[in-house]
Amino acid sequence: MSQSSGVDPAKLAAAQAAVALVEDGMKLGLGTGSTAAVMVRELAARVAAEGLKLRCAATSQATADLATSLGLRIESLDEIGWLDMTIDGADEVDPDLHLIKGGGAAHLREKVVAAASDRMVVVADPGKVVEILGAFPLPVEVLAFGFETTRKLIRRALDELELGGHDVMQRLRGSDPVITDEGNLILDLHLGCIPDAPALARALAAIPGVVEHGLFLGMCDLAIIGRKDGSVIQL
Ligand code: ABF
Repeated sequence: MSQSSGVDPAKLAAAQAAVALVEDGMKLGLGTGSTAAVMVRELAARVAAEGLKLRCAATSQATADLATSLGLRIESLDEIGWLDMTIDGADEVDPDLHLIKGGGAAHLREKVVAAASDRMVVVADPGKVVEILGAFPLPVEVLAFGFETTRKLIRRALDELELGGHDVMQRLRGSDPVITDEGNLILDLHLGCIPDAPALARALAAIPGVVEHGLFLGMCDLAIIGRKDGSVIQL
């Protein structure tokens, strides 16, 4: 394991524990975000130290660029076909291992990669563990075409689920709209609490301009929660 100075010890602990699960010859999905980036660095260090042969698919251009710069072999998901394991971050993890993801505006590709994996492992710090999803604004990737119409349809769906009256905000970077790797836009749903995540997921998926939402339900097999003392708990 590398001695990573200046890295959040909780993220490092989770990342190192996940990287320890990697076996020679594995086909891996590499997640996006700051915790996933720590994991990619730890993975690259282990590959260099042990000469592991891996095939990796990235969940974002940012992760692909980082992994390549560290000497990891990145291929497209279709070149690899199916993955043994995906290691990714999350914005929230509930007791059923349901997730909110998308804080990094990458949840569309992250969900495709996770769905093409035998196992999804989440790495996170303790702040991501919640009793009920929703305090983190739910990201929704939306087509630019008919964007405001889609926003209206989302608000209507929220009203019907008695989740209405909350902000549905376009994600900006400064004054510019955030544009995803797929060229779409992001709306963040400031719901506070999501009592029935499956119902919300179904309602959002039914709206034509919604490309993908950040509810990952029943997809995570293991959550590794790092702690600042360097220990981890597994959920
Ligand atoms: C990505 O990383 C996103 O889906 C998720 O929202 C984010 C978590 O970022 P971080 O690890 O920086 O908190 O997987």
